[in-house]
Amino acid sequence: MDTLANSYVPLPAEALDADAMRAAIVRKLTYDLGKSQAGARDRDWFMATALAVRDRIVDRWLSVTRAAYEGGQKQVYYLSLEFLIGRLLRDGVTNLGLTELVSEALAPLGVDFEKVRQAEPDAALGNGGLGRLAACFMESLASLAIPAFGYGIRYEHGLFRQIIRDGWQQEYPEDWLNFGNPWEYARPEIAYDIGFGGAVEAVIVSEARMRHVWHPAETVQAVAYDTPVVGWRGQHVNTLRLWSARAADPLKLDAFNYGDHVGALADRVRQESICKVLYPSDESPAGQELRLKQEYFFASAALQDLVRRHLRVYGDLKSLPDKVSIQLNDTHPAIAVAELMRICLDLHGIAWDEAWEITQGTVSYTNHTLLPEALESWAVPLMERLLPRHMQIIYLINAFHLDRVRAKHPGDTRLLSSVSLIEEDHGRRVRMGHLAFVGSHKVNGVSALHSDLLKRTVFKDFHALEPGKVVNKTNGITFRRWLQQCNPGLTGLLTEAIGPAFLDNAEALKDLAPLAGDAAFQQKFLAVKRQNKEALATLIRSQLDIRVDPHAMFDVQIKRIHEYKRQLLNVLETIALYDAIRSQPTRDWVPRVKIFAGKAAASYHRAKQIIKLAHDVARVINSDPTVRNLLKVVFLPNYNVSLAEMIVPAADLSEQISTAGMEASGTGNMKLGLNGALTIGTLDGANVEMLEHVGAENIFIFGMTTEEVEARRREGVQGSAAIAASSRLSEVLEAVRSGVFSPDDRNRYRDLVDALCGSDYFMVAADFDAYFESQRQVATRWADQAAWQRSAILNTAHMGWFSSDRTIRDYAQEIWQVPVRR
Ligand code: 4GP
Repeated sequence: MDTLANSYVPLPAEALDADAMRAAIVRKLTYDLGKSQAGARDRDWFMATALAVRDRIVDRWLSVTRAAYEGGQKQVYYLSLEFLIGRLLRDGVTNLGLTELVSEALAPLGVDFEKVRQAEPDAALGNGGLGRLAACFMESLASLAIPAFGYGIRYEHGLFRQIIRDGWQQEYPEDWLNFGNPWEYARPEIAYDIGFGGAVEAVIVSEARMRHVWHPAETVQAVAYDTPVVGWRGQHVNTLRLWSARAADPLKLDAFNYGDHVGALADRVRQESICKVLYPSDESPAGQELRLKQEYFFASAALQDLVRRHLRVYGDLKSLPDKVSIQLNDTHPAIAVAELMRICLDLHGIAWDEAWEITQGTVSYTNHTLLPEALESWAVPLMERLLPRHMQIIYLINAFHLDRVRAKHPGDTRLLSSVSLIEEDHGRRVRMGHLAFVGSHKVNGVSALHSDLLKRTVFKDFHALEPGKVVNKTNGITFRRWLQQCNPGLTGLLTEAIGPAFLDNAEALKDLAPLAGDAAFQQKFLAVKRQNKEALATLIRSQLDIRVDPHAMFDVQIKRIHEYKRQLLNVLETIALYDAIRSQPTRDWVPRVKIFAGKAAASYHRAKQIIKLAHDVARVINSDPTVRNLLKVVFLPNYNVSLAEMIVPAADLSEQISTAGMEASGTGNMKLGLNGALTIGTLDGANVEMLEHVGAENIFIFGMTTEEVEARRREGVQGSAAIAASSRLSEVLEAVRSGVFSPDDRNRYRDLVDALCGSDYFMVAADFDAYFESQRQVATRWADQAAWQRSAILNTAHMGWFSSDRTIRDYAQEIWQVPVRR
């Protein structure tokens, strides 16, 4: 049976024209929002428009969801602590093909669609790449008509809002839900009890069997909120189900009546704090406990929900691996392995071996980082206190796992302690990556290099034990958002040049390649870029009161601020360029605007210091008349998806300069390449594959390879060696160290510079000269605009493979075993 055919339901038959859409929007404004047209503001129009667009999605949503159950299709469940979805209105109208119609509907009302669109808050339910990847995957799953649910947490405040005061980052709560969220459906009736603490009772069932009953000390409810996710051309709609915490007991009425009004609410406030913010600081024990609670909260709710759904259709859990795939997005949901075992063992009386088969057959795990600090582990005492039954199960999983290892490699104690789920060296801790690994049938990295490194480093011993379990799934991005929506100018030009096939099949962008050398096409390509740069220049002016010239090269580094991503290297090169311009003012310098944006983790002092340095350097350079607009430095605050959508189409140069071996993949590199930016980057993450696709002459690769970085670290070479060998770098660092950029606090950057002289762990000093040189090659290419445009066009042409549709197809075939509509 062709099960996919069942999921196809034609769009509702009634024709929709601009008048009908306008009437629908006005009805929403009047009857759902209770506002008159005269009094409506952009935000009200946004709400009304979103509600009207949502109506266009719902019938399809309900019918394809039902068809998937009835057709017995396998469901994919994507468990992720982050879904960095950003704004959704343009997503919805683009995928439904309603963009022009909605603009036309609004125009006679005197309402500008663009303003309405911008009134939508940016849902920052994620931190960085991992969360944005989850959002791209949700869109591609829907576009490929794979029945899927995303499961996560409905954070009231999401990631913090970044405000820059005097160059320093400050964090404020994001308030995306303040005015309501028109996309979601609250499902107060879909609620699950999530237990914490308490004790486990062992009940003897028979001589051979014992059953465990967990009596949690506390129960919080997880309540579902559903957002429909519509795929390209509106054919298929999936569900993003986010969980909100609801206290089982809203108020201690007796305490309230005695006058303890605050105390009466204390339990509720504590319990509901689970879904207040993304990544609460884990510096305190209370913070750690809250994070573990968040992880268990959403993993348990997801499993209870999918098990209930599965049982309703199939009656028992034996068929779970045939009908369900659970993808763990990093280790945050790894506790799901123990929870699924608990559900099988304790709630359904399934024997251990079969429960384990079900669990492993259903679960798979994606690793997103090799950074040691991001490899999660939880102290055993915390786990024992909060999740006593899970701890028992983890011990047992570990015992069987270690038995298997011991049987294969008797006497190898090093191996046993390396693959044990319990880390013994620094106080006993549960290694969540290890738990995810053993509980999964497949484990994947997110670029070829990263997957290789997984096999060589963190999962080396596991890989030797189970070769074939680690696979690669190079990341991708959804072209709907990162080309069609954010760059309508380029989309229009491409359609005119090569026809619309690329809208459905990203690989068709290759048809552009023959035009790369065509002078007339280059001019058009350039004109689109110029227009996007003008829009960004206007934004920079309005936000920062800095004028930048759209003719200058826009050199862009936008991503989380982290030492391994090496914004510092970029800032130091900026200073070197500044010095060079001042000492040789008459050379024909290529005018550049260095554009930075990104957030630093609230407790990451060094990253915040780098933000401050970028601001200090910007202040000096931007106000120096000798630079004559040849160099400008801009730091745009509060980086989020919406800001990326402005910057990406306007970028000329994409900075992907992480220390080799440290960026798992990167996806910003793909977005920028797709929009015609040339990459300057290291042989790291997916840059390696981008090099293969676009060709060495269209990308600037510099710096040490992963092996060279490893060797240098092994040999303990100090940064001072590289600094001594480079008079340029020495001068730059001396200026920073002595306070040239921080006259108000001359010692501000001493420790920063000292760290570079010392171990230089991130190879900033070691790679500096190579980077500086590579930047000069960039400038030379820019000076030959025809050559630059050619490379830019070829970047766009060869980025098709990096569509998340390709990535999802790969997951579907190799990991989930679900059919995909071609
Ligand atoms: C990120 C990686 O740093 C990035 O290289 C990758 O492209 C992205 O995941 C998606 O796979 N990791 C995180 C994280 O966001 O929190 O570990």
